[in-house]
Amino acid sequence: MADALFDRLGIADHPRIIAGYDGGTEVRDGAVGSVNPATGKTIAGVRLDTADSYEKTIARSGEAFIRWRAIPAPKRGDVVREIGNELRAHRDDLGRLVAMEVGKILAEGIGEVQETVDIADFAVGLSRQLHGITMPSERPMHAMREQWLPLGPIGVITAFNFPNAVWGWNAMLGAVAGDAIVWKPSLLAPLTAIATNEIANRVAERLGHPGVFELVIGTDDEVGERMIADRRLPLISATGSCRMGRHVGQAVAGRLGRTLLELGGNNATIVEPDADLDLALKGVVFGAVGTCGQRCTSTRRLIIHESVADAFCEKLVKAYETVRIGDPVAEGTLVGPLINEASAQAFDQAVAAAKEQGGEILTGGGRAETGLGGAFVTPTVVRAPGSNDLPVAREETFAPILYVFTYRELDDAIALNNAVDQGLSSAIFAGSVRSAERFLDPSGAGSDCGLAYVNLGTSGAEIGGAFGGEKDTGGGRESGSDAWKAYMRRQTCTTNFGEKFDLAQGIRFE
Ligand code: UN1
Repeated sequence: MADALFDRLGIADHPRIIAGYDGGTEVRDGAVGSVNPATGKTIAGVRLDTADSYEKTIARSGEAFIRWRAIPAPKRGDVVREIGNELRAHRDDLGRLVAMEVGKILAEGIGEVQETVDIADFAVGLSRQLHGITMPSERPMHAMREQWLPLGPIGVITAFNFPNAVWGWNAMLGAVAGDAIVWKPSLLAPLTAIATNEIANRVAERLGHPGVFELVIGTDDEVGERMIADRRLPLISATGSCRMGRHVGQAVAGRLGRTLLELGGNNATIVEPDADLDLALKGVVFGAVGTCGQRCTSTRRLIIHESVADAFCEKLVKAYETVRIGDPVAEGTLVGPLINEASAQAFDQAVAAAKEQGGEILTGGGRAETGLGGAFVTPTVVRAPGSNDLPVAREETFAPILYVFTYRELDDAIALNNAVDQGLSSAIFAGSVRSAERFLDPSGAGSDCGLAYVNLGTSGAEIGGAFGGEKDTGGGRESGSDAWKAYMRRQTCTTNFGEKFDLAQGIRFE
């Protein structure tokens, strides 16, 4: 099946791919296996970059940047439009590859590629709207304006869980901004990266722009460290764990480069007593169970009013028990495997810690038997003790575990929402405008997260808004709104079109 898929995606004879490879995900002789997490079987091998090939790629990207930035932005938009169309044509195949390689269900794999198509469309429009502003000068016959210029070749480091869309957010905006893109994908999802980059590159090359989309695949030591230290990459956009982001942030800051960090989340949903509880149930289940709890936006904590907690938990458990766990590409499956055994062990440990800390397992808590060979777990709900003291819930475990807390006053619920190190996504289900608006309080006293939803779950952002979070989530913003500014440099331009030499601030120097 993989052969036909590779064929349709145009990567059947790709020089990086080793068909019939028998190794696993450990690096061996300069190659790594891409393993299907549902079956534990290797799909294909992938050749890794070396110091030497890394050097060549960065040099190529630097040259491509010089040519690319000279192309007017709307013409760059034309290229991105074609890339978006090509991705659209391959959406279902690429979505299937995502599902095969990282174990998300087919609908979510396809949805992820749709997200890239959407951001490509957005970027095309943006290519005519990279607006600067003008401002009045304090001096006569002077003009001031701001303009946005291409930044350079930029480094994009992505995680396994969104192996296509997170590149899309960065690459489509970066490309219309005039940057060349150097992508380092997760070693757990190299095939999706090869296929995605190949599609972009094929189009760009056909239209006369080779080198705008480059790929470097390798270990953190061999490739990652080189990238973050590389002064030729003025921006490193990185998605992954808080630990990784702290390291990347420090390394890039050490050379006074820029970072755009999209790191861990520990996202909560508050449920008010007057909420539409059916709606809340849907939002919580999709948020907590979708993508097997492996989104940075996954719902990890439910903060529910004590008056509705018991009844809601009962419904939640019922819903969890009907969720079909199994082959991610089979019709009707809602939960696939975790990415690997290490991830399942982190799940086991979190469940054990939760029990030890007085949490009550309402459902799940163990491995799921599917007979498929991958690391499948049962989506889990843990009710915190009445004191709400459950330290394990402060950590982000990339697995489907939902911790349930109760509250009496909304202020306490908001305080609980904010009482974690991460600040990515947050949600409230509420019937009253008062509660909803307190959650969004423009004074800053509400949710402290980068994303705040009302009557929606914590995951599933549209591309039109800026995406990212505060605190240990890293502060970066990607995707929509004005996130494009991260990929450009700002220049403040002042022109004297008169004949006098006037100094600002009224300074006389004669
Ligand atoms: C991620 O998990 O890194 O909002 C990104 C969402 C998706 C993106 C998630 N649109 O859940």
